[in-house]
Amino acid sequence: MTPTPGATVVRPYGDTTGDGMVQLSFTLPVGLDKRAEGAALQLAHKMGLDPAMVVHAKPIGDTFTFFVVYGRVHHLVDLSQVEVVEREFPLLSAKEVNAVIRERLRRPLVVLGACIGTDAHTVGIDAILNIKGFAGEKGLEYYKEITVVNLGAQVPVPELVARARVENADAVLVSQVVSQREAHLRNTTEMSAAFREAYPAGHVPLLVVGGPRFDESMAAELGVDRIFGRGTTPREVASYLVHALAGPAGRAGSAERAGRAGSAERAGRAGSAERAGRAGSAGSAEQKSRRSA
Ligand code: B12
Repeated sequence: MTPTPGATVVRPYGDTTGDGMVQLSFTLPVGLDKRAEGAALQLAHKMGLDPAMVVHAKPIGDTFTFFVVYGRVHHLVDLSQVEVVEREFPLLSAKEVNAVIRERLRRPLVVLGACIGTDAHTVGIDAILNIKGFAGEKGLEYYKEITVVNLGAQVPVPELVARARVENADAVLVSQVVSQREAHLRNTTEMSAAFREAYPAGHVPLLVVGGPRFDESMAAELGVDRIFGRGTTPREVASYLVHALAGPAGRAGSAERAGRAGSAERAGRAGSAERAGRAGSAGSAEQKSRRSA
């Protein structure tokens, strides 16, 4: 079977197109033996794999086994029913980002970044912020008009909020990688609540979270402005920041964002005279990196 061009209903592909073959991995709390393999197959069958075969079984100590199962599903995927968060802003070059900030904000845009709670996975936030960047793109420290303050790992929420005030942060970028017991969701909710409590309504910095296990459609539920998932690049984040903070009033104040405290007002406030004077005070010298774009 060959794929039909423009088809909206598709099936997984293993050996031949549309054969429905998938691969699934999981761990069972059972030591590796015949019964454990049978248990893995029972689970696969209950999940709709028919036929199914165990293609890999590796003991993890005496009482756990890791399995890879290969089998056929009979489910169809209707592409016309797929819902995703589409990028709602144009992708800009570093030069364009700098130009928008210069023209509209007329001062550097201040970004505060951290991993909060007990999370020590800094590689993700560093990929976005550090000058060395990610996927061939330079991080936000490279942008001449962006001042980056990166607090690193395991930052308690009260410390993050306090620092955001000191730095007069326009945007707070938080990374959450560990998702065990939904830590990433709880920590994000706690963080956004703390900002709402600490700042007057309409003056909360732009709150952005990222990490590989987030569902990008949960921003409103978690009380943040935007979520970025796996594979995010620094340029996407920089483009979003100028879109949200320095974009044309029509965009920054769009109806979709009007329900959340701050977005529209923040856009206005960011360019206000009150903040225009304090460009130089944000962040200590060693935490800032300035590069020409
Ligand atoms: C490196 C690593 C570590 C290093 C971290 C070093 C460091 N300084 O970061 C060390 C060894 C310290 C570590 C420790 C632990 N780790 Co670890 N670790 C990893 C590993 C192998 C890679 C993570 C990584 O660097 N990815 C690369 C970056 C670039 O990707 P990323 O984080 O997804 O970031 C991208 C996007 O998500 C997004 N993004 C991320 N954050 C943000 C933030 C913003 C604002 C934006 C816009 C975008 C954004 O942009 C980035 C670029 O695209 C993963 C497994 C894996 N292969 O993913 C496990 C993994 C994350 N670790 C795991 C675990 C369990 C742990 C430990 C609890 C282990 C233990 N029992 O001690 C500890 C926890 C330590 C702690 N207190 O947090 C689990 C998490 C499971 C879960 N779902 O919760 C994983 C998935 C491994 C696994 N399969 O079990 N780990």
